[in-house]
Formats: sequence, structure tokens, C-alpha cells
Amino acid sequence: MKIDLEKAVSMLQQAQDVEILSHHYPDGDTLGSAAALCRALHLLGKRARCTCADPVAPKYGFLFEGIERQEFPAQFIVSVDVADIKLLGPVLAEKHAKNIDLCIDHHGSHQEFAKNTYVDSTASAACEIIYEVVCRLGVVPDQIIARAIYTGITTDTGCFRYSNTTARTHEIAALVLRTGMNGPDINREMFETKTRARLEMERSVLDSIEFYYNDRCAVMQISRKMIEGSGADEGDLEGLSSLPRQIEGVLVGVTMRERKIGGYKVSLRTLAPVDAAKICAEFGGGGHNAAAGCTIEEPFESARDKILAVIGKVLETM
Ligand SMILES: [Mn+2]
Repeated sequence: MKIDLEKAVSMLQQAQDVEILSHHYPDGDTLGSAAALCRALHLLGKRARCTCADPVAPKYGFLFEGIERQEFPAQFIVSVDVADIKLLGPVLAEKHAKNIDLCIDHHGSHQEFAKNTYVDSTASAACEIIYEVVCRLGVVPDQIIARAIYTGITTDTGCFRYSNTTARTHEIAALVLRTGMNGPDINREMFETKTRARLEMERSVLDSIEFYYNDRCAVMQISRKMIEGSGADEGDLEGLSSLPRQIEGVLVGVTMRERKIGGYKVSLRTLAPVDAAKICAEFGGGGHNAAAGCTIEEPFESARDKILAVIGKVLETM
């Protein structure tokens, strides 16, 4: 059932022993949302903990500093920034197929799976919504909450550069910065500092880029061999998918990442009027207008050709 923000807040107000679920391949937004909400619930005297199928990359470790890890049987389960139950990862998706009480999300392509769903697709990040939730719960954000919210917003907006960035995005960023938290430090850590493994990844993925449709589409490959050869972890891979679209004239940037279990995780970054979510929907995926993803369980060449065929049809009309 779709609910409004007020109802979502009142459910959290009444909830006890809360488990907060993030999506797999966790990014700054799903982790920032979980950390901020968990901290707010602790400040209200409730028990709460964060759960994710994949380990938290070291660059996001600071989000959970100062948040005590609590063990208890969960009474209330809430997911944050999860557009589709599949995105919890296979194990958690099966475990929580029917028992998620509340879902808070900002993906326009959201596929309902929870008992109660609040989606605001105008929010640049789930963290924008979580900021509202925290305040409406009566919690004054401290620096732990503030930096978690800021991290989610800055990572989902590419440091306030993407088209999802609104006046509201900047307003919330300003409000959390007023706690005295250090924004520039977070942005340096998220966008400027790279590990050696990350640099090696960039070297090899840039080399893999191929152009199609009069250079309006660029396809980049991230193979298991590249990942293993560079020693990259999940955090080192994040944001690589924004590289193909940075090329002048490219309307569709495609990143094809080979999965451990075979097949490819495909990430699309597009410029208007190309709708990334619509293209990914053809393969059972989704996301936003400018950023979306799907999975194609085929070897590289056939997976690439399948996505290229759909992209070609879209570009043909432009
Ligand atoms: Mn998000």
C-alpha cells in the first residue's frame, strides 16, 4: 500500500526493535539513510540495527562510527533506498519477501514489495526523505546523522552536479552543514581520494570503451579479471559507471559489469531526452531518468548486443 510521509513517520514512531535494510552493492545513499535512521531511533530510546547483504566498503565505515551495534529479534522491518525486493540480494530478498513493514524510497521505477511504501521520486536521494523523517520524529540531527544525510545526498547527486539536484537538495545540505559537520572532507573522501586499486580499475575500464551509433553511445566493460587483477573492492568500483557519459557527445553511457555468478550488471547513465529507466525496464530493471540499471544473464557480447539493440531504437528517433 502506498502511504504518505506522515503515516511513514507515525509507523516509525510506534515501531520497536527496528531492522533497517539497505540494498546490496551498497552506495552512500542506502548506507547513509540506514545510518541516519538508526541513529535517530537510538536517540528516541528504541533498539535498531542496520543490515546489508554485502560488506560496507571502508570509505563508508565512518557512517556507522558512534552507532552501537544492537542484537535483538526484529519486530519492525524497514528498507531504505531499495527500488525492488531483488536489490536486497538473493538471501535477504527471500528472507524478507513478505515481512517488510515499511519501505522508504526515491526511485520513480519503484516496484512495490513492502506492506507500506513511501516513495518520493522528486527527492535526489533517499537521504533527503530520511532527513524529513528524522526531524518529524522529533530528533534534532546531531553530527552523526548530519554527515550520514550529507553523504547520501552528495553521492547520489554526484556532488550536487546531476539533474536530480534541486533547491530542496541544497536546502537540506545547508541544514545538515549547520550542525558543524565537515562537508568538504566528505566530498574529498567521496570524489577526490582514490585508492591505487581504483586508479588501476580506471586505467583498464577506460581502455575497454567502445563507441556506437555515431559516438552517441559508449560502452564500458568491467570484467572479473580487471577487478581481481587490481584488487578493487566494492567501494573502488562505485561511480565508475559515470565515466562513459562524461565523453562529449555521448547521450547513453553503458557500463557492463561482470557478476561473480555470471552474467552482467548493466548500468546506464543518460542525458535527456534519453530515459535510462525505460531502457532498463525492457530487461526487468529500473531506476531514474538519468541513471538506471538491469541485469542481463548472458555472455558479454550477447548481453552488450541486447542492450545496444534497445538503445539503437531510442537513438534512431532523435
Ligand atoms: Mn538513492
